[in-house]
Amino acid sequence: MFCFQCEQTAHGTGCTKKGVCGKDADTAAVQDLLIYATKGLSQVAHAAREQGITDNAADRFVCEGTFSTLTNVNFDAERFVPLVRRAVELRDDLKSRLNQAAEGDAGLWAKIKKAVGLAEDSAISFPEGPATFQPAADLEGMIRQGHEHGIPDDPEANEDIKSLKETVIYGLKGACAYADHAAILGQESEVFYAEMHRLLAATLRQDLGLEDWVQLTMDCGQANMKAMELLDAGNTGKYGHPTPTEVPLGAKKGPAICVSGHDLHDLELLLKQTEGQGIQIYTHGEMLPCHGYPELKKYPHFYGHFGTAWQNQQQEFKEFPGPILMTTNCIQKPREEYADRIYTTGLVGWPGTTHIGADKDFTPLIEKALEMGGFPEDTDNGSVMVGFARNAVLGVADKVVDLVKRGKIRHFFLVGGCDGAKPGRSYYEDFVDQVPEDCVVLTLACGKFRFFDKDLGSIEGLPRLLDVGQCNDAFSAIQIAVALAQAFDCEVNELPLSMVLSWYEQKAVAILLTLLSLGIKDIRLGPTLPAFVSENVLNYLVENFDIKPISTPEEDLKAILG
Ligand code: SF4
Ligand code: SF3
Repeated sequence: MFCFQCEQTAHGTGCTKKGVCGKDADTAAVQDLLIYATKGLSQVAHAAREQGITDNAADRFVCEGTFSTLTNVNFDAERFVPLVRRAVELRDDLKSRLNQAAEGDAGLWAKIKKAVGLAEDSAISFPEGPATFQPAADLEGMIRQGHEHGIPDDPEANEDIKSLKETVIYGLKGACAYADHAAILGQESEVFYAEMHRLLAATLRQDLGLEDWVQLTMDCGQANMKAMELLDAGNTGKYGHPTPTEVPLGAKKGPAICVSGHDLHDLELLLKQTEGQGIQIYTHGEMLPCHGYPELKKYPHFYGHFGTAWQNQQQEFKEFPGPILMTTNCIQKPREEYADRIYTTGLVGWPGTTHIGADKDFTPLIEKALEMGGFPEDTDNGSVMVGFARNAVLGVADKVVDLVKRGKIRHFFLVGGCDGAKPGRSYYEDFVDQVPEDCVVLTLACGKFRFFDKDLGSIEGLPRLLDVGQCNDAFSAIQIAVALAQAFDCEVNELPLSMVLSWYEQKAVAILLTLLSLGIKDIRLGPTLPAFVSENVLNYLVENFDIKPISTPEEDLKAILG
């Protein structure tokens, strides 16, 4: 196996025997095969789209398939077998529709061949490779095929093009994850799907130069912007705009269920199914901001928050006296102490773990919660505030602008992104500790758990620590920056705002590409830089976007605040 898609990749270069995340070589191989098959599907879907032939099932599938291969989503090799088959089935269905449309029409065939990268006079209709490959009959065969179709290790290939190609693939994984979340809430876009297929199909092309790949990388950022906009519309359309909300960190006596991941729809279904049963629902990790949504917090048994970020789950989950539901990333290998009470749903998987299927019948969790009895008594562990998404922050925009103009607020810091296990990540906590008292910290995603329960006080009633939401809410943070720039009549880059970001998985790659595609400069990124970014690509980013690795909180604060 070879995988270097996330920040914790072995030795900062690549996992080769087993993933640091726990992904074994067999699962890595079938994931690679799924990406290979999905590229073939997108190659055909892109050609079909140019002829006006679309297939919503194929669009949705590409989102789900790529999301399944995101870091810490699905470690169960068996689950990838039907996915590979489905990719090929959808591909062949689109092919036969194209065949029908182009029957006897040489002109149309010429266009189709061009779209899939063939010469007009080619004797074949679709190129060899993922557009024509046939999957093996079983998992073992697919693992063998997967080993042949991982990240191409071609010493002749241009390092920088290889780097940008992988960047596009990882950015697309993140964008597809957001598009999948959005589609679950009824928000889809032809514009996004067309870009998704075009970009994925482009990763098979050999005729593109460095400049083309730089452009495709920016296009990927823009596609992700669209996906995040759809998701924002889905979340706020269905559950209302988050409002500032106090969330208890303690416990309420009685049966309890803990929900982790990012999926609001799963949480809503669980809240409905547990109504009136005496069970309290707790969030974990990235589900914390759900407490701010009016249509979720209306449930009286949606109680509080348990634990911190994903990398602490093996310690934390064993202390939780009830079942745990993983709705999306990040799952870690369940420890023996809680392996019989962790459940997966949606695209998440761990071998041997009970999976709640598409019917979303959470009865096994409810029965488990009642059987276990939950917390023996009420405990008070303080609280945190959530719900400072774009609507809440922009609702007090006049006040914010006034505070800046009067010199009460000197600077805003967006300290956000993923958390992870590396010791270097303590930078983010230290940074927030050292932010001067006349500065405000906006945060989002699971990196906030390094400092989410700190009392930073307020500036004339405006809290100094504002939780914008999940990584899924990066659109909201961008909208806040854009609106502030309008209020100050300047560019976003001219605002007294600095972004100090942490990355781990591919949603963060997608968000970073979006920020770059919007022309945002001077981002500080850590704790380490992506292994898949070549030296020349990094130099390009530094020269054109002033992107820099984090150094120490002291030095970075000094550089930013002058
Ligand atoms: Fe390694 Fe990350 Fe890939 Fe897991 S996802 S195998 S940790 S690079
Ligand atoms: Fe975290 Fe996995 Fe990225 Fe949603 S939960 S931000 S790492």
